[in-house]
Amino acid sequence: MSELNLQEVLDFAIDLAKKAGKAISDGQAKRFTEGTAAETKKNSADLLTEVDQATEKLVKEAITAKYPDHAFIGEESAQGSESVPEGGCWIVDPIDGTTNFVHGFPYCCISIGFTYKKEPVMGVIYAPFLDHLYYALQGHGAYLVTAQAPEPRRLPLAKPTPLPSMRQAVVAMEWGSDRRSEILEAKLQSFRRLCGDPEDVEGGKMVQGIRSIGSAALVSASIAAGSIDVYYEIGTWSWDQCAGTAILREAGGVTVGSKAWTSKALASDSMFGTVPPEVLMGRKYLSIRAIGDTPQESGRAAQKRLIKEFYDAVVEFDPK
Ligand code: 2AM
Ligand code: CA
Repeated sequence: MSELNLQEVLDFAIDLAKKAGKAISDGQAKRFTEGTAAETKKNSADLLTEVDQATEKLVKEAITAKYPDHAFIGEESAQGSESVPEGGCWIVDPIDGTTNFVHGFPYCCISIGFTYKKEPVMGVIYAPFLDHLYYALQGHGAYLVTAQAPEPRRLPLAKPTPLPSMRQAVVAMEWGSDRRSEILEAKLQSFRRLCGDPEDVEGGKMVQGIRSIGSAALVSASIAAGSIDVYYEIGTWSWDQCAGTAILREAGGVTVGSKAWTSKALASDSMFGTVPPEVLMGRKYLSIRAIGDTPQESGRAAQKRLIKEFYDAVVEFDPK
């Protein structure tokens, strides 16, 4: 595997993401014409379509033909107990944001991540209805290509600004598909503390806004772009996060895992290394955008401060 050409891996993944994007938009046009209803997985809020399955098949077959000795983890074929191998491993969500796809809300995408030596080193995210392509290769930066701006633009799109406190932050959080009361109570408490006016809500952080756009990958891409400040998620899987993590890290962002993992990482600064398998596969994620240095504080120190502040405010739970 020492001869693995990562630039070739990236070029192949970009080409594949565009082909998958065409399959996704053709699939939606057909479903809309025929008035097809979505099937459900674990409950009525967890959707699956034949387009998810056909797109994963297309992507998996292309990868297996090109890189027969690489591993493949895809949402539709995964058993949930996968681990990240040492060699090349493709971690793919054929449609991230399936609910949006079914409803015609354009925030859905194909997410193609790649790990090597157990680290996310490449990511490609393509949103076919927006025609937004995000990609990154470890050590070579993260980029955005759109129909309006076809020349690759380096991410973040603007020079990172300081982030003095959670009060200046726009936070992405989702309701998820697990709607049991225990989960909802934890989420409601987190939303309350993040939104709340501290004059009236104990521990209120009064963030500038909370957004739920329904695609983990596109939120991570927005963290990379600098247009969302913080992304907190429990319950998503490696295929929802792998590509996005690779992209946002190349744009100066940082992703940490559970509260327990993070408290150790904050003490040792290891959160600024690559995302380890226990975070990638751990189903608990907190990502923060690149933050500009100030005379008083480096951007990294600010990221650490905000991670602490955020984790003090939210209630953690274990996903099913
Ligand atoms: P999907 O569209 O591939 O299912 C919306 O909440 C985001 O979270 C989407 O990216 C969705 O991916 C993802 N997601 C997948 N499984 C989830 C789970 N069990 N709980 C919460 N979010 C999940
Ligand atoms: Ca999916």
